[in-house]
Amino acid sequence: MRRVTLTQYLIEQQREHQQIPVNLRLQIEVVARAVKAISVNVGKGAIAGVLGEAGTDNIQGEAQKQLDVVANEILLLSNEWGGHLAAMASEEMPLPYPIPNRYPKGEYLLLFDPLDGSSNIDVNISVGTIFSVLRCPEGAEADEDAFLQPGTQQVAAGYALYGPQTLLVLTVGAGVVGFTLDREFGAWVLTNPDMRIPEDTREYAINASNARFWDPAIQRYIDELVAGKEGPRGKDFNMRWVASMVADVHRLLTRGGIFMYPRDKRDPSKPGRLRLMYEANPMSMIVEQAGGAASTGHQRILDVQPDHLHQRVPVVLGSRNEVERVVRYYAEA
Ligand code: FDP
Repeated sequence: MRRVTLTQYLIEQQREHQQIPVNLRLQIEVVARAVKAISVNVGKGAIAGVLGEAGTDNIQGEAQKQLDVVANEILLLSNEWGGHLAAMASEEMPLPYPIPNRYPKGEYLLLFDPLDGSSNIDVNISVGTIFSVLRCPEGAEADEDAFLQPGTQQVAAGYALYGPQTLLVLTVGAGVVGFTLDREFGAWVLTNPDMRIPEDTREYAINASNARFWDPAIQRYIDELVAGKEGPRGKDFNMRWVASMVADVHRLLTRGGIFMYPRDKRDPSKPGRLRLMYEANPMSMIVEQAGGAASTGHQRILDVQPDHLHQRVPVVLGSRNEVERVVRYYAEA
Protein backbone atom coordinates (compact mmCIF):
# COMPACT_ATOMS: atom_id res chain seq x y z
CA MET A 1 0.00 0.00 0.00
CA ARG A 2 1.26 3.50 -0.85
CA ARG A 3 2.24 5.29 2.36
CA VAL A 4 0.97 8.87 2.16
CA THR A 5 2.37 11.39 4.63
CA LEU A 6 0.83 14.65 5.75
CA THR A 7 3.26 16.58 3.55
CA GLN A 8 2.27 14.55 0.50
CA TYR A 9 -1.42 14.95 1.24
CA LEU A 10 -1.05 18.72 1.62
CA ILE A 11 1.04 19.06 -1.52
CA GLU A 12 -1.64 17.18 -3.44
CA GLN A 13 -4.29 19.49 -2.02
CA GLN A 14 -2.20 22.46 -3.10
CA ARG A 15 -0.96 21.30 -6.50
CA GLU A 16 -3.58 18.96 -7.90
CA HIS A 17 -6.77 20.19 -6.29
CA GLN A 18 -5.86 23.86 -5.82
CA GLN A 19 -7.63 23.56 -2.50
CA ILE A 20 -5.01 25.45 -0.47
CA PRO A 21 -2.32 28.04 -1.16
CA VAL A 22 1.29 27.18 -0.40
CA ASN A 23 1.43 29.39 2.72
CA LEU A 24 -1.52 27.61 4.28
CA ARG A 25 0.10 24.25 3.57
CA LEU A 26 3.31 25.37 5.28
CA GLN A 27 1.35 26.78 8.20
CA ILE A 28 -0.48 23.50 8.78
CA GLU A 29 2.84 21.67 8.73
CA VAL A 30 4.14 23.93 11.51
CA VAL A 31 1.12 23.12 13.67
CA ALA A 32 1.58 19.41 12.94
CA ARG A 33 5.22 19.64 14.09
CA ALA A 34 4.19 21.45 17.27
CA VAL A 35 1.64 18.79 18.21
CA LYS A 36 4.33 16.12 17.88
CA ALA A 37 6.25 17.95 20.62
CA ILE A 38 3.09 18.19 22.75
CA SER A 39 2.54 14.48 22.22
CA VAL A 40 6.03 13.73 23.54
CA ASN A 41 5.35 15.76 26.69
CA VAL A 42 1.92 14.19 27.23
CA GLY A 43 3.50 10.75 26.77
CA LYS A 44 6.24 11.39 29.36
CA GLY A 45 3.83 12.63 32.02
CA ALA A 46 5.33 12.32 35.50
CA ILE A 47 8.79 11.47 34.09
CA ALA A 48 9.00 14.99 32.64
CA GLY A 49 7.39 16.46 35.77
CA VAL A 50 4.55 17.96 33.73
CA LEU A 51 1.56 16.58 35.63
CA GLY A 52 -0.47 18.53 38.18
CA GLU A 53 -1.54 22.12 38.64
CA ALA A 54 0.49 25.03 37.28
CA GLY A 55 -0.65 27.26 40.14
CA THR A 56 -2.22 29.82 37.79
CA ASP A 57 -5.72 30.49 36.40
CA ASN A 58 -6.60 31.07 32.76
CA ILE A 59 -8.89 33.85 31.44
CA GLN A 60 -11.94 31.70 32.22
CA GLY A 61 -10.87 31.51 35.90
CA GLU A 62 -10.06 27.79 35.54
CA ALA A 63 -6.97 26.38 37.24
CA GLN A 64 -4.30 25.73 34.60
CA LYS A 65 -2.54 22.38 34.53
CA GLN A 66 1.20 22.33 33.90
CA LEU A 67 0.59 20.62 30.57
CA ASP A 68 -1.85 23.39 29.53
CA VAL A 69 0.99 25.86 29.98
CA VAL A 70 3.61 23.63 28.32
CA ALA A 71 1.36 22.94 25.29
CA ASN A 72 0.54 26.64 24.94
CA GLU A 73 4.26 27.56 24.99
CA ILE A 74 5.10 24.90 22.42
CA LEU A 75 2.42 26.20 20.04
CA LEU A 76 3.48 29.84 20.46
CA LEU A 77 7.20 29.19 20.04
CA SER A 78 6.77 26.84 17.07
CA ASN A 79 4.45 29.17 15.19
CA GLU A 80 5.78 32.67 15.84
CA TRP A 81 8.74 32.66 13.47
CA GLY A 82 7.43 30.88 10.37
CA GLY A 83 6.23 34.02 8.58
CA HIS A 84 2.72 32.78 7.79
CA LEU A 85 0.84 34.28 10.74
CA ALA A 86 -0.31 37.74 11.71
CA ALA A 87 -1.31 36.68 15.25
CA MET A 88 -2.39 33.76 17.43
CA ALA A 89 -5.17 33.40 19.98
CA SER A 90 -5.31 30.71 22.64
CA GLU A 91 -7.90 29.55 25.10
CA GLU A 92 -5.20 29.94 27.71
CA MET A 93 -4.39 33.63 27.04
CA PRO A 94 -6.63 36.66 27.62
CA LEU A 95 -5.51 38.56 24.51
CA PRO A 96 -4.25 37.65 21.05
CA TYR A 97 -0.51 37.09 20.74
CA PRO A 98 0.91 39.33 18.01
CA ILE A 99 3.83 38.02 15.99
CA PRO A 100 6.96 39.67 17.48
CA ASN A 101 8.45 42.45 15.32
CA ARG A 102 11.67 40.52 14.79
CA TYR A 103 9.81 37.99 12.62
CA PRO A 104 8.02 38.46 9.29
CA LYS A 105 4.24 38.60 9.45
CA GLY A 106 1.88 36.60 7.29
CA GLU A 107 -1.75 36.57 6.27
CA TYR A 108 -3.24 33.97 8.65
CA LEU A 109 -4.60 33.91 12.18
CA LEU A 110 -4.16 30.76 14.24
CA LEU A 111 -6.47 29.84 17.12
CA PHE A 112 -5.99 26.94 19.48
CA ASP A 113 -7.07 25.14 22.59
CA PRO A 114 -3.60 23.79 23.44
CA LEU A 115 -4.78 20.96 25.67
CA ASP A 116 -8.45 20.10 25.58
CA GLY A 117 -9.88 17.84 28.27
CA SER A 118 -7.31 18.94 30.81
CA SER A 119 -9.24 17.44 33.72
CA ASN A 120 -8.23 14.08 32.23
CA ILE A 121 -4.47 14.75 32.11
CA ASP A 122 -3.60 13.51 35.57
CA VAL A 123 -5.65 10.31 35.21
CA ASN A 124 -4.02 9.22 31.93
CA ILE A 125 -7.13 9.52 29.76
CA SER A 126 -6.97 10.87 26.20
CA VAL A 127 -6.59 14.62 25.75
CA GLY A 128 -6.08 16.67 22.61
CA THR A 129 -5.20 19.93 20.86
CA ILE A 130 -7.78 21.75 18.73
CA PHE A 131 -6.84 24.40 16.15
CA SER A 132 -8.38 26.59 13.52
CA VAL A 133 -7.00 28.92 10.83
CA LEU A 134 -8.64 32.16 9.65
CA ARG A 135 -7.43 34.74 7.17
CA CYS A 136 -6.53 38.11 8.69
CA PRO A 137 -8.82 40.68 7.03
CA GLU A 138 -6.84 42.70 4.49
CA GLY A 139 -5.37 45.91 5.88
CA ALA A 140 -6.67 45.12 9.37
CA GLU A 141 -4.65 45.21 12.59
CA ALA A 142 -4.15 41.66 13.87
CA ASP A 143 -6.01 42.48 17.09
CA GLU A 144 -9.01 40.85 18.76
CA ASP A 145 -11.44 42.31 16.18
CA ALA A 146 -9.58 40.57 13.36
CA PHE A 147 -10.38 37.20 14.98
CA LEU A 148 -14.10 37.86 15.38
CA GLN A 149 -15.17 36.04 12.21
CA PRO A 150 -17.88 33.39 11.99
CA GLY A 151 -16.75 29.77 11.65
CA THR A 152 -17.74 29.72 7.98
CA GLN A 153 -14.58 31.81 7.37
CA GLN A 154 -12.21 29.11 8.66
CA VAL A 155 -9.79 27.94 5.97
CA ALA A 156 -8.59 24.92 7.93
CA ALA A 157 -9.34 23.20 11.23
CA GLY A 158 -8.11 20.13 13.00
CA TYR A 159 -7.30 18.36 16.19
CA ALA A 160 -4.63 16.10 17.60
CA LEU A 161 -5.71 13.28 19.87
CA TYR A 162 -3.17 11.98 22.38
CA GLY A 163 -4.50 8.50 23.05
CA PRO A 164 -3.13 4.99 22.63
CA GLN A 165 -2.04 6.40 19.27
CA THR A 166 -1.41 10.06 18.50
CA LEU A 167 -3.75 11.12 15.69
CA LEU A 168 -4.13 14.26 13.63
CA VAL A 169 -7.53 14.90 12.06
CA LEU A 170 -7.69 17.69 9.54
CA THR A 171 -9.95 19.52 7.13
CA VAL A 172 -8.95 22.15 4.59
CA GLY A 173 -12.51 22.27 3.26
CA ALA A 174 -12.27 19.14 1.10
CA GLY A 175 -13.55 16.43 3.45
CA VAL A 176 -11.86 15.15 6.59
CA VAL A 177 -8.72 13.06 6.75
CA GLY A 178 -6.93 11.38 9.64
CA PHE A 179 -3.22 10.70 10.18
CA THR A 180 -1.49 8.47 12.72
CA LEU A 181 1.87 9.50 14.13
CA ASP A 182 4.49 6.90 13.28
CA ARG A 183 6.54 7.36 16.44
CA GLU A 184 9.62 5.59 15.06
CA PHE A 185 9.91 7.86 12.03
CA GLY A 186 8.23 10.95 13.47
CA ALA A 187 5.97 11.02 10.41
CA TRP A 188 2.23 11.61 10.08
CA VAL A 189 0.85 8.74 8.00
CA LEU A 190 -2.55 9.00 6.31
CA THR A 191 -4.69 6.29 7.90
CA ASN A 192 -8.23 7.65 7.37
CA PRO A 193 -8.48 9.09 3.85
CA ASP A 194 -12.19 9.91 4.11
CA MET A 195 -13.82 10.26 7.51
CA ARG A 196 -17.63 10.27 7.27
CA ILE A 197 -20.20 10.47 10.05
CA PRO A 198 -23.17 8.13 9.54
CA GLU A 199 -26.48 10.04 9.40
CA ASP A 200 -28.09 7.86 12.07
CA THR A 201 -26.75 6.59 15.35
CA ARG A 202 -27.63 4.80 18.58
CA GLU A 203 -24.92 6.45 20.65
CA TYR A 204 -24.98 9.77 22.48
CA ALA A 205 -22.58 11.77 24.64
CA ILE A 206 -23.66 14.26 27.30
CA ASN A 207 -22.74 15.00 30.90
CA ALA A 208 -26.00 13.69 32.38
CA SER A 209 -25.22 15.06 35.85
CA ASN A 210 -26.33 18.45 34.47
CA ALA A 211 -29.80 17.17 33.53
CA ARG A 212 -31.65 19.34 36.01
CA PHE A 213 -30.23 22.50 34.38
CA TRP A 214 -31.02 21.64 30.74
CA ASP A 215 -33.48 23.32 28.39
CA PRO A 216 -36.80 21.45 27.95
CA ALA A 217 -35.85 20.49 24.38
CA ILE A 218 -32.73 18.64 25.59
CA GLN A 219 -34.62 17.04 28.47
CA ARG A 220 -37.24 15.75 26.06
CA TYR A 221 -34.61 14.45 23.63
CA ILE A 222 -32.57 12.64 26.31
CA ASP A 223 -35.69 11.25 28.03
CA GLU A 224 -36.67 9.66 24.72
CA LEU A 225 -33.21 8.13 24.24
CA VAL A 226 -33.15 6.76 27.78
CA ALA A 227 -36.64 5.25 27.30
CA GLY A 228 -35.08 3.06 24.58
CA LYS A 229 -37.10 0.32 22.87
CA GLU A 230 -40.16 0.96 25.04
CA GLY A 231 -40.15 4.71 24.32
CA PRO A 232 -41.16 6.82 21.30
CA ARG A 233 -37.87 6.10 19.47
CA GLY A 234 -38.53 2.35 19.53
CA LYS A 235 -34.84 1.44 19.89
CA ASP A 236 -32.15 1.33 22.55
CA PHE A 237 -29.40 3.95 22.72
CA ASN A 238 -26.02 3.74 24.44
CA MET A 239 -24.25 6.56 26.27
CA ARG A 240 -20.52 7.40 26.31
CA TRP A 241 -18.85 10.42 27.96
CA VAL A 242 -15.05 10.66 28.05
CA ALA A 243 -15.14 14.35 29.10
CA SER A 244 -12.41 15.24 26.59
CA MET A 245 -14.23 16.85 23.69
CA VAL A 246 -11.54 15.70 21.28
CA ALA A 247 -11.98 12.04 22.28
CA ASP A 248 -15.78 12.24 22.26
CA VAL A 249 -15.84 13.92 18.84
CA HIS A 250 -13.28 11.49 17.47
CA ARG A 251 -15.52 8.58 18.46
CA LEU A 252 -18.47 10.02 16.54
CA LEU A 253 -16.25 10.71 13.52
CA THR A 254 -15.26 7.08 13.64
CA ARG A 255 -18.59 5.35 14.21
CA GLY A 256 -21.31 8.03 14.45
CA GLY A 257 -22.99 9.57 17.44
CA ILE A 258 -24.30 12.82 18.83
CA PHE A 259 -22.29 15.00 21.24
CA MET A 260 -23.98 17.65 23.35
CA TYR A 261 -22.83 20.32 25.75
CA PRO A 262 -26.07 22.28 25.60
CA ARG A 263 -27.05 25.59 27.17
CA ASP A 264 -27.98 25.18 30.81
CA LYS A 265 -29.40 27.51 33.39
CA ARG A 266 -26.71 27.28 36.05
CA ASP A 267 -25.06 30.60 35.22
CA PRO A 268 -26.95 32.95 32.86
CA SER A 269 -23.67 34.70 31.95
CA LYS A 270 -22.42 31.43 30.41
CA PRO A 271 -24.63 30.28 27.54
CA GLY A 272 -22.71 27.00 27.32
CA ARG A 273 -19.50 25.45 28.54
CA LEU A 274 -17.50 25.13 25.35
CA ARG A 275 -15.66 27.97 23.68
CA LEU A 276 -16.91 29.08 20.27
CA MET A 277 -13.57 30.07 18.75
CA TYR A 278 -11.33 27.34 20.13
CA GLU A 279 -13.61 24.32 20.34
CA ALA A 280 -17.04 24.68 18.75
CA ASN A 281 -16.02 26.32 15.45
CA PRO A 282 -13.14 24.01 14.52
CA MET A 283 -15.08 20.90 15.55
CA SER A 284 -18.17 22.10 13.66
CA MET A 285 -16.17 22.62 10.48
CA ILE A 286 -14.73 19.11 10.81
CA VAL A 287 -18.13 17.57 11.57
CA GLU A 288 -19.86 19.32 8.66
CA GLN A 289 -17.04 18.37 6.31
CA ALA A 290 -17.59 14.75 7.40
CA GLY A 291 -21.29 14.95 6.53
CA GLY A 292 -22.59 15.68 10.04
CA ALA A 293 -24.29 18.74 11.49
CA ALA A 294 -23.49 21.20 14.28
CA SER A 295 -25.96 23.52 15.96
CA THR A 296 -26.51 25.58 19.10
CA GLY A 297 -30.06 24.17 19.11
CA HIS A 298 -31.28 27.38 17.46
CA GLN A 299 -28.61 28.17 14.89
CA ARG A 300 -25.87 26.56 12.83
CA ILE A 301 -22.71 27.00 14.94
CA LEU A 302 -20.60 28.08 11.96
CA ASP A 303 -22.99 31.03 11.37
CA VAL A 304 -22.63 32.46 14.89
CA GLN A 305 -21.08 35.93 14.70
CA PRO A 306 -18.61 36.06 17.62
CA ASP A 307 -18.59 39.18 19.77
CA HIS A 308 -15.63 38.27 21.91
CA LEU A 309 -12.69 35.92 21.69
CA HIS A 310 -13.53 33.71 24.65
CA GLN A 311 -17.30 33.47 24.28
CA ARG A 312 -19.06 30.24 25.07
CA VAL A 313 -21.73 28.56 23.03
CA PRO A 314 -24.16 25.64 23.38
CA VAL A 315 -23.02 22.69 21.24
CA VAL A 316 -25.03 19.87 19.64
CA LEU A 317 -23.10 18.06 16.91
CA GLY A 318 -22.65 14.77 15.10
CA SER A 319 -24.92 12.44 13.14
CA ARG A 320 -27.13 14.65 10.97
CA ASN A 321 -30.55 13.13 11.64
CA GLU A 322 -30.13 13.28 15.42
CA VAL A 323 -28.86 16.88 15.40
CA GLU A 324 -31.80 17.87 13.19
CA ARG A 325 -34.18 16.20 15.65
CA VAL A 326 -32.75 18.26 18.54
CA VAL A 327 -33.13 21.43 16.45
CA ARG A 328 -36.75 20.46 15.76
CA TYR A 329 -37.41 19.93 19.48
CA TYR A 330 -36.01 23.41 20.16
CA ALA A 331 -38.32 24.88 17.49
CA GLU A 332 -41.30 23.05 19.02
CA ALA A 333 -40.46 23.95 22.66
P1 FDP B 1 -11.84 20.48 30.06
O1 FDP B 1 -12.56 21.56 30.79
O2 FDP B 1 -11.40 19.34 30.94
O3 FDP B 1 -10.71 21.01 29.19
O4 FDP B 1 -12.98 22.22 27.20
C1 FDP B 1 -13.92 21.83 28.05
C2 FDP B 1 -13.96 20.36 28.35
O5 FDP B 1 -12.87 19.80 29.02
C3 FDP B 1 -14.25 19.46 27.11
O6 FDP B 1 -13.10 18.94 26.52
C4 FDP B 1 -15.13 18.38 27.68
O7 FDP B 1 -16.01 17.85 26.73
C5 FDP B 1 -15.86 19.08 28.79
O8 FDP B 1 -15.10 20.23 29.16
C6 FDP B 1 -16.04 18.21 29.99
O9 FDP B 1 -16.97 18.78 30.82
P2 FDP B 1 -17.48 18.09 32.19
O10 FDP B 1 -16.42 18.34 33.21
O11 FDP B 1 -18.75 18.82 32.48
O12 FDP B 1 -17.70 16.65 31.93
